[in-house]
Amino acid sequence: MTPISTTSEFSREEVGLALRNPGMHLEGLRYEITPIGMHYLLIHFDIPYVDSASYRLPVTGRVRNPLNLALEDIRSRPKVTMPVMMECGGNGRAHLSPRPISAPWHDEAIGCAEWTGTPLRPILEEANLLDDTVEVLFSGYDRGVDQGVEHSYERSLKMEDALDDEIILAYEMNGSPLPPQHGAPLRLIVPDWYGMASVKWLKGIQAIDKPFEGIQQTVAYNYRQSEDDPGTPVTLKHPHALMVPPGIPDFLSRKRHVQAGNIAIQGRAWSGFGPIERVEFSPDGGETWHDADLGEPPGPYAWTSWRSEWDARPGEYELCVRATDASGKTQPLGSDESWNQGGYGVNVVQRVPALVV
Ligand SMILES: Nc1nc2c(c(=O)[nH]1)N[C@H]1C(S)=C(S)[C@@H](COP(=O)(O)O)O[C@H]1N2
Ligand SMILES: [Mo]
Repeated sequence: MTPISTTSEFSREEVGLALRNPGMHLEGLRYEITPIGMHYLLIHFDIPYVDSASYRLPVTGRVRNPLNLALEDIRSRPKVTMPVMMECGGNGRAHLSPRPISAPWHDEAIGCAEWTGTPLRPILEEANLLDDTVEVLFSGYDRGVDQGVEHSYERSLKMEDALDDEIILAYEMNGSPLPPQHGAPLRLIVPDWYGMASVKWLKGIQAIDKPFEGIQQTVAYNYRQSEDDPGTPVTLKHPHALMVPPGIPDFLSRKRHVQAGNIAIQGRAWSGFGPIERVEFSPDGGETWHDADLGEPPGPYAWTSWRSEWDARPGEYELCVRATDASGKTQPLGSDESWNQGGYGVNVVQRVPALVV
């Protein structure tokens, strides 16, 4: 089970995980489409080496018509390009106290790339799933050991979820072939869900007649309050807004130094539960809130830009932002109500200390 740290210091292992799994620089929120090298990465094990020339994707299991697709077969199928905001299920974990030991994300496990690929549903229809199929299992080429168990990175979707029209098998990111670290040559993209569902380095797709019980499905990525709580699965992204930290940073603390005057605060917001309806900015740690102006998202699964004016007078401030989505869900002010054993789905409001001079 997830080990928990009761000290505020990060262990050598957590720092190692953070170096292998970089986040997006928050100033990158200025870009509607995140440049490839700025998009966060989450790689549980090693990046597998997969040769795209000899690559085949088997679609097997409870199907009448097994498939074995070359990359060219997949590329010649109907093509879709869409911006998808992606966020790691563990984003915000380091705000929790005590802290689950895993990738120690604060706010930066985010990015919104433009993914090109082919819809999954017609491929499953062509494979012709048998009536006893309950889930579709997606396996990656990467293998490792977690919680003492050796396994491949694998995740399933319930059949009805796997048939959602927006799910694609992606072979391009921002118009270039997928880079190795983002899942080359082929990955799944499940819009609206936290990132763990979007299996990289796809080795195979299998229709199965029993719920998948692999470790990344039943042990990791569940909201549980204690070790013996079976929990509920992590699925859709919670509403979340972030700002581009204004002014200039102090090198070590990252505290912002801002020139007094009327300044624009901007950022992006998203939710897997529906469109963003409201974003509010607070200059005073959440005492007072001001409605921000919202932009048009570049697609239904992308993020929404927002902007607020702030008349910054000299002094010490704590800048906050919070989003509310069309389902009425919003963000908590403190991290206590987000606490769960694995540190998933934490969407506590961002707090940016600033000194106005
Ligand atoms: N095969 C495989 N797929 C994977 C992972 C992985 O480690 N192996 N990590 C998952 C998690 S937890 C996240 S958040 C996203 C990250 O995608 P990115 O690195 O392209 O941003 O990929 C998901 N797909
Ligand atoms: Mo993740």
